[in-house]
Amino acid sequence: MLYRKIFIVLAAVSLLLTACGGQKPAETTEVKITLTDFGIESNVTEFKAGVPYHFTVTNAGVVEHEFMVMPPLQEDHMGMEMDMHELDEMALAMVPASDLSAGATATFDYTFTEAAPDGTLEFSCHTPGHYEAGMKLPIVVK
Ligand SMILES: [Cu+2]
Repeated sequence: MLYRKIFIVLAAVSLLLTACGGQKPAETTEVKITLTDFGIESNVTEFKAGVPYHFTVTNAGVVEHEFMVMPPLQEDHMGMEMDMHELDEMALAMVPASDLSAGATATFDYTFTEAAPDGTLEFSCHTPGHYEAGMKLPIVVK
């Protein structure tokens, strides 16, 4: 009889734990990004380190774009001095242009691992000429 009581209590506790655990996926924050000719819009520009984000990137323009999360380029890094390979290595996350043709939508998940103060990180498109045309959006990570 006592054994049975303990079992019921344990069952109730495990049910409670399951209920709490079940809310985990809802903590992922949706980030909606729109690429235009030539700009970047996002519903979130202030992020928190350690929080999982689900990014949905839509190319609303008529030309191909790419999407990168990386530090702002310095003046002397602009233009042809850095090739695409170097840029890719600087990126924390990216969606290649091949996945973002006009009208396309791409998704990815990313969790920032450390804080990034104002001016150290941005969303950008580095298809030649696009960055200079305004395809950058500063972000911060707290
Ligand atoms: Cu672009």
